[in-house]
Parts: sequence; C-alpha cells; structure tokens
Amino acid sequence: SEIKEFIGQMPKAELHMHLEGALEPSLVRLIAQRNNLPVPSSVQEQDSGYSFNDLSSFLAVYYPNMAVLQTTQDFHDLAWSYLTKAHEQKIVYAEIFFDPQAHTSRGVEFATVISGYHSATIEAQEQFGMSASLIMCFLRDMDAQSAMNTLTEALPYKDKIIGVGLDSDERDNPPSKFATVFAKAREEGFLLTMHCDIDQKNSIEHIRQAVEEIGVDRMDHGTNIVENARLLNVVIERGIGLTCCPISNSVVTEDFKGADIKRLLHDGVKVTINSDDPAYFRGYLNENLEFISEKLSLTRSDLVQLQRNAFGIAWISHDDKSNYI
Ligand code: ES4
Ligand code: ZN
Repeated sequence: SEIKEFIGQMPKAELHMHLEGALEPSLVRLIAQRNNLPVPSSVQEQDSGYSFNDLSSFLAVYYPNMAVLQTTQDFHDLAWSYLTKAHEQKIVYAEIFFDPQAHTSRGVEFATVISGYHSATIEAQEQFGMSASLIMCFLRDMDAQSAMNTLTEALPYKDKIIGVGLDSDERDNPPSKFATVFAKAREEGFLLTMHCDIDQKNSIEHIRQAVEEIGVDRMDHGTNIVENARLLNVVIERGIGLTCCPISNSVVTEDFKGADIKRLLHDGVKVTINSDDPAYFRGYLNENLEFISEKLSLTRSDLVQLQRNAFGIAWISHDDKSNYI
C-alpha cells in the first residue's frame, strides 16, 4: 500500500530495541551448533517463531535462548544481524539496549559482550554510514548491588556506552530500588532512561519515581502518563520523550492502548515508535509503524512527526541532529 511505501522510504531512527531480542530462531540454531551446545527447545521445531502470550512467558523463552551466546563473535553476529536488517529498513540511527547481567550471570565476561556488540556498530558505520549507540540496561528483577557491580564493570568502557536503562520484570521492582545506581550512573556521565510498562499496577507511581526521583532523560513505554495531568506537564516541559513499542504491547498486554499514543502525539509529547524485541514479537521498525498507522489511521504527517520526535530525543549532539531533520 501507499502508506507502507511511505514508511519504507522514510529515513528513520530507532531508540528502543533490545539486542538480545533480535535473536532470530535461525541464529540461535546456528550459534548453538557452532558452539556445540544443545539447541534450546523454543527453536527446535520451526522457523515460524517463538511462542508466548504475556511478559513472563516471553521472558521464559528470552533468557534461556541467550545461553547460546558465548564468544565475542556470537555477540558481534547478533548485533550485525539487527544492524543489517535496520539498514534494509532505512534506519540511519539506532540506540540499542543490551543486558550484560543476562550474560555475566552465566559466566560470560563483560568485555566479551561489549566488544562483540561494539565492533558490529563500527562496521555498520563503515559499511552503511549508519550510526548506532549502546545503552546498558540493568535487570530490575536482580538486586541493586548486582546493578551497581555491573555499572562498575562498565566504567572502563564508558566511551562505548551512551546511557543506562532498566528492564525485565517490573512487578515489585520500582525505579526507587535503583536510585543509588542511577545517581552514580548520572555522576559518571551516562544519560538515563528506564522502562515504565503500561500494564504495571503501580504504573503512575513508577512514572513519578522515574521522573521526579531518578530524573530520567527519557522513558521507555510510559504512555500511562495520560492518567496524570501533573506528570504529563512535567514531561512536556522537560521534553522527556517516550519510546513506545506497539506490537510488543499488543502481545504482552490486554489492551495496547494505541489511542493513548495518538493522544500524546497530538498533545505534543515526544512519543516514538520502536520494535522492542523484533525477533520475538515478529516485527522490526517498519512493521511497527505499519501496525500503528493502520490501527490508529495515522496520516503521513503523523508518521513524519513520530520520526521527528525520534531524531529530536535521540542522544546525539545538536549538530548531528541537523544532519537528519
Ligand atoms: C522486554 Cl517486552 C520486555 N519487557 C521487559 N523487559 C524486556 N527486556 C526485553 N524485552
Ligand atoms: Zn523494552
């Protein structure tokens, strides 16, 4: 269709995707075989995709699959797989999350993870002229001390990591649990974001903590902010962007609340569209833009605004932004 072509040809930025979530079943199989490891049960039969229907069943496939990732080459190949796909979809700038604790907890060195991922971003710059920056996420279902240890391990690689985030299971793991870690990260010069999921039972309180106690520069998801006029004003005033993931939300939540995204967009909040875990939710950025524009009957001007927002809240210098918008 026309809108699909419009989406495809538009130069785009993506700000919310988890590299480990780009692990396609075919790549799991390939890496398992070259490392002489058992092929995880989730990918044994098919290429038709993974099977899950909510956040915990998703995480129960997502973490075991990562066990195949062992060497620098493995991490490189995973990032390269995403970056080539992103380039095909006309993404010219990407900020990509990674979960070091999901690997260091299995005995993989932090250096192995970061050097594999980083080398792929260098190659993407050289081969495609595409820029990509890494954001290190802490797993919020692990304790704050483990996050702090991870931050300490990351310090020698500061020049390769633009910011820090917070992901995994939000239930009973509020932002305040990581206040000290995020304060230290800010002191070290990292930019800050964190997941504030839309189906969270204390979602407004979590958003409040993220904005007021942690002082985040961005929020991942966070669209429940429509419920609180005061916080909504703070976000608009500070220009805090929201990175939304419509296909992901439609899988792991009852109601993906697309109407909230549209309202925020029209209220001037810097909302963006992203793929989250493209291999798992079976949609890269273009498919997410197609999905949302169909569901919400977005216009071309809405789609352009979503991409202006993405470049506008991207963690790049003002001068670099002018190359894109
Ligand atoms: C995630 Cl969908 C989702 N939610 C929370 N944490 C995550 N990490 C990767 N995908
Ligand atoms: Zn996410």
